[in-house]
Amino acid sequence: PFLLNVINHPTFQAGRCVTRFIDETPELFIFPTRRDRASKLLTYAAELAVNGFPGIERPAAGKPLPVEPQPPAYDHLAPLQPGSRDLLKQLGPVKFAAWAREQTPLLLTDTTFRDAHQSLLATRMRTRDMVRVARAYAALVPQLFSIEMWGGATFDTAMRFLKEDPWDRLAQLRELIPNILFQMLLRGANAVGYSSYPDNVVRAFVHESAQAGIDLFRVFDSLNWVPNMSVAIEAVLESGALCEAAICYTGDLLDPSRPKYNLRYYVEMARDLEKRGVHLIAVKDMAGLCKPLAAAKLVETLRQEVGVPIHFHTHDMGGIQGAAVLLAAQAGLDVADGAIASMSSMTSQPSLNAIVEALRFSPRESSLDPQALLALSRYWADVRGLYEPFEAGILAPSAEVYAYEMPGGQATNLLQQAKALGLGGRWSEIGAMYAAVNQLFGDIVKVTPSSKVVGDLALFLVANNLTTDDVLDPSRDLAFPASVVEMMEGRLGQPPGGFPEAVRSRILKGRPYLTERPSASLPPADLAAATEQAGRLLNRPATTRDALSFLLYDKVFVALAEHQHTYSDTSVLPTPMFFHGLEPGVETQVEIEPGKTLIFKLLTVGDPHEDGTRTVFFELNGQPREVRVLDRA
Ligand code: 3PY
Ligand code: ZN
Repeated sequence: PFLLNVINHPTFQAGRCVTRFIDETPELFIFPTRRDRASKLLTYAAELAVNGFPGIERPAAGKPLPVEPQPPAYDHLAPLQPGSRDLLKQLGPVKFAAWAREQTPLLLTDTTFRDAHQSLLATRMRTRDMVRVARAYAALVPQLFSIEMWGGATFDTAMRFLKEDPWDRLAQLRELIPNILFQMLLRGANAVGYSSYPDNVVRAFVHESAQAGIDLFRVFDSLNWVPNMSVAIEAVLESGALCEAAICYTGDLLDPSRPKYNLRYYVEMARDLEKRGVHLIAVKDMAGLCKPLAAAKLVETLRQEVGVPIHFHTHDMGGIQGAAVLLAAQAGLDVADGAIASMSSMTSQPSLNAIVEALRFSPRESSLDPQALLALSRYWADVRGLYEPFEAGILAPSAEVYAYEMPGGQATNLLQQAKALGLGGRWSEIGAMYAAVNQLFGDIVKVTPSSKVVGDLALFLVANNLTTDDVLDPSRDLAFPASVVEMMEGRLGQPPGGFPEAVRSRILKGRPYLTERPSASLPPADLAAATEQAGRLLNRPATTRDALSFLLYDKVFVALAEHQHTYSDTSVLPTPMFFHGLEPGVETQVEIEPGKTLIFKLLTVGDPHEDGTRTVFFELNGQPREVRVLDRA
């Protein structure tokens, strides 16, 4: 490095190198500490060999690591068939939506790349396992209406746990699947986060996402408050993408004793959304409460009352939601969501394979190829095996879903939180409390982030052996969770009919609250400053996309940048190696960029040194290498 420093020095290069140059130029002795990618990835492998991946149990000694699954075969030389994306480009969003509404076959969305793993595997699916099957999708199932592959919790999780850039996922998949619509889930004013963001952040986020390849934005609000969806809807309409506004379904519209969320409620919300120019309307049944007969009634009515296509999304918590899709299809549903069989059911969507089979030889028969779906299901089954540590262990449909009304993804998370508080054994009490808190709040829609608030208060009350009556008891001074206070302050917006005044005043203890859009009172974010800050963290010129990641998740972004400085881009690692490191004595090939492959082999982990570090011995491309890492056990 010393010689390199001399050669690269501007004084040397300018030919002004006199004999005292070396003595007078101390920076020649500052050697770059940045190591090459191979060394950084070795450090990662050494870290895993010594300390493991946070939160994941190590595979038993001697148990071979799983191998990377192979995607299904397809004809690599055949040109791709045009798909829904080609049609959207040809027709534009308005005519495309009209086309969708006229179709006889039921149109289908595959949620495997987003909601299915969010609901089954704690959102832990890595980009690599999606990218490996992406071209097979473009070739084998171009008849899909769309692929839901971005948004919701994936943006956060990609950075926080997988140490990946979510924008990279979008770009890579987009390149490999140019013919099928890409769909994302956008939480209205909460974007892909958990709180309200300034309008300019939401607008910039939509603009960048559309530029990066999102064709259809499903926009919802966690309290079904349309004003909170307005900025996102406007931004999507401006972007030229398809705007699908979601109505979150809760309660039971067939239950006459619970009239708050009745047919009229949904029709009025749908009409309001249609007036705002949205291209499609989704019925978003995030908890799997929209039972078959209710789904049919709702879809039939919505199709009579609005002119845009209806897209049905449900979770098969109760085990009967495939029937909801079928009855809705009979009632005129335009598009349904499903997940590939091996990633379907329970907390996830009903099986796409089963829906396609069930409709065969019927008027609504889908144009998807069952054999292609079967091949994809085999791939995803093997991929699912790689994520075994993240399985929730749910073995049967839920018998509690209708009693608790908890979204599927939340049930598994809340159970983890409960266990962390030592309340794992009181799950049915927590579920019942969740339902009681919902009533305390006036019966609200529960979906991220409002569902988290209900869960936070339920846990708080159970942990402190309190009831919802104690919340209303003026003689008690309770320190409510911050999320609860914030929701009462109107920071997530307003539910239909507002929050009950008695509850609000007890929780806010007389403090003021917002009644207008929470984002309206937030100052605009400084995008230029955020870009600069992101660039400093990344040590390269940052893009607006980096700036948005930083604005949405600043601490997570800092940790991601640190991870990349220390270990380089670990998204290139095969999933078994990313979570478990290397299997001793076994060669693992990693293509770190096209045409550049490294061969890693773990030899052994040394005994601890006095300073608490251990030396890990490897072969890298056949050459011996050692890395010392701190043993944090
Ligand atoms: C999300 O917001 O992540 C959801 O999946 C809501 O259902
Ligand atoms: Zn969902």
